Amino acid sequence: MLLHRTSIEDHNAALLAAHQRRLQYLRSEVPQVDDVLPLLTDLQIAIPSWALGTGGTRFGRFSGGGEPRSIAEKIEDVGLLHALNQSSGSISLHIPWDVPENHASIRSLAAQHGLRFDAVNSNTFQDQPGQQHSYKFGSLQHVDKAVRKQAIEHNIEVIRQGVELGSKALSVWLSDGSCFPGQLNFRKAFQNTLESLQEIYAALPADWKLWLEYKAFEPNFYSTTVADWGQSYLYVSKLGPKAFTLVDLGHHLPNANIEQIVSLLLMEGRLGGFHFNDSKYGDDDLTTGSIRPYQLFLIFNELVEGMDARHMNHAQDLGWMIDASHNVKDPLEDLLQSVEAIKLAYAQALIVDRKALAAAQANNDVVRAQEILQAAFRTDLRPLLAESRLRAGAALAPLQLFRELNVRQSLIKERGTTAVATGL
Ligand code: PSV
Ligand code: MN
Repeated sequence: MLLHRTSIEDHNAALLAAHQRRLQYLRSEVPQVDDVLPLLTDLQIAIPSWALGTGGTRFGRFSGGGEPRSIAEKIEDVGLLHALNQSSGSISLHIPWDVPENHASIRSLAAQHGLRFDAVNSNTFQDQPGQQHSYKFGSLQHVDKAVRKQAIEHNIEVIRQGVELGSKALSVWLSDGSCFPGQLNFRKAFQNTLESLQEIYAALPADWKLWLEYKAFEPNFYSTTVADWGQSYLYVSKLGPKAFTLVDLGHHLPNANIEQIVSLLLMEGRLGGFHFNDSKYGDDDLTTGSIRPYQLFLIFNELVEGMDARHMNHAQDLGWMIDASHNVKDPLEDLLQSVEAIKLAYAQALIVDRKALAAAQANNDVVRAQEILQAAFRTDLRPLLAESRLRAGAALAPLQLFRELNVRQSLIKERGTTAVATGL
């Protein structure tokens, strides 16, 4: 489904007066508004190809219908999101869930929607039909060299696919680990994984990055071979300068201080990027900012401070991606909400009074430091986000327009109720 320009223009015209009133008030309260606007516009959040259909749990799946039936339809869906918010300008493919048959036509379809291809994700956590060796007991860590070789070759094939699409990063998440004590020799598993990653790393084109994602548990419940940021850091620092740690917000043990992890990885030049989502219990994959928006803000606070300290380009130098999916929302509405939450946290971090915060820290003025952070967090910057969308040609209220246009009903009409998108 294509969104007509006039739909956005009519929608914006109807909301313009109220928007301008709110923005004017914000300008009177927040002097940095005009400095922040271009940064906000630049930040694009990649959409994962596997989150465009309804998610599920092992207890069931309740599709809302109209799910994309092919990569082309997935690109169309991301194009729709991008037309609505001008903030979702790329798509991240998971292979083999999404293998393009004709790269040139897929690339040109993406370009028509103003999209590029973000990191490509490999998958050695599931067995595929016709696959020679099973990943039941791991992939890159496996005790059998033949299994490791198969997994290495898959990753190299994913790089090849990514090159055809114009991607610049390979994202590796391994479910490798063990379910019971004694099942694995930890050191051997680490060494095997490292050697396998070294072979994959050697196949990276010069201008590519490798992002190594960690996760505390699931599907293995006793040990995971890349279980936390320290382990990921160990691998990537042994691999070389093109390897980085990827932080998925849902992959920590309860109450981990993610903002501190982010700060230190940035300091060491090893933070690759993010998989955004939110959670209350484990890897819940909920809408970003739906449970712990303050934590999200604190993460962005460290990001802005740390990236500025290293003179990094906020929009370009890290990978920004959503990794979420669940049962009960329209996936496209959910993604619109996540993108909004991410950009809101970013905007809040941008208006933190850094000089005052540094002074409070230098004076051990704990109360003042808290006041400074919370002043930024509690400022309603939604009009700023709306203004950045307006200037970029997007909708003032993307979610509202999505509903007004009955997008889901149109997609159901076009695609039916039974198609199941590949992914989680
Ligand atoms: C694993 O839980 C993960 O976060 C990895 O990023 C996977 O690639 C993705 O979810 C989809 O399974
Ligand atoms: Mn992830």
